[in-house]
Amino acid sequence: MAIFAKSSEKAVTRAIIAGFTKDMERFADSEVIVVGGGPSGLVAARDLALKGVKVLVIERNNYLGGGFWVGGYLMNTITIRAPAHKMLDELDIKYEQFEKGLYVTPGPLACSKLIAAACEAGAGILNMTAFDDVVLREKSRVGGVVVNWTPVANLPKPISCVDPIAFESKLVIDATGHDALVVKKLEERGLIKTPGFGAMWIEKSEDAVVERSGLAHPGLIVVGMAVSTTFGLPRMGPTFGSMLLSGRRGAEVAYKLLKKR
Ligand code: 48H
Repeated sequence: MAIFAKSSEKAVTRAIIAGFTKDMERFADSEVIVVGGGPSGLVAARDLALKGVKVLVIERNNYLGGGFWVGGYLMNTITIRAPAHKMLDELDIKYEQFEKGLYVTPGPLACSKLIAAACEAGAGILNMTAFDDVVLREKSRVGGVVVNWTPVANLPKPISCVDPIAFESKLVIDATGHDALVVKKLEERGLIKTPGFGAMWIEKSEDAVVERSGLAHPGLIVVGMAVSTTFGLPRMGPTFGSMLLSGRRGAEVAYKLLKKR
């Protein structure tokens, strides 16, 4: 007596292709595309999806979460400063108080719950997909992203010419972390100038990142560590409250802009 239901190789293959095609079809024109599935990008995507916005996360790795899996120095403990611990409550992530206003939680727990929350909210996920370029419209407004399979960048030279595809969107959010890769594409074209992130200063940096999260260029919102790179703000090291609140701020700005259109 077999344990599993009867199926076949062709049915399994068709099921996978059908799921992928359905997603690609749905998200070929998204309202918002979030590039980078780290903590800031996932919060932004979750918040927007909860408001009914069609939002797609593009992630070059096969896993989401970015730097949120581990705290500093490859140790699992994540630190969060008040008031961002309220977001842990919202996501039902258990944490402890280390000292007044400073909270700790295991990275694997926090990260997996945030990923699940973004998926459950309805955000589309396209992983193993690397951001390659922007779509530019009138007056250099960002109108989407050009992407390719992540492994394409590592193909041997003789087969390096594999054209990418594009996804249109009303807004793009750069959540690519320290590299700020979407912003850097605009810099390559002389449309923006980025000073790069500054030296560490936890006390100043977290407020500054949240305050500057938002529109960096027409059609482009920046969140998370990419905000520090874009505006030359100090880095905050292995503490993540501002990444969560920055994602939230970015989603609020995006939602307001979508409503105005
Ligand atoms: C698709 C891409 C591409 C690409 C990158 O680094 P992240 O965790 O980013 P944030 O900003 O949400 O969080 C930063 C935090 O993790 C951190 O490092 C802190 C707080 N550091 C402080 C300090 O002082 O150093 O996630 C970015 C995500 C990752 O998943 C990347 O794989 C992804 O973006 N990504 N996805 N196409 N070209 N580039």
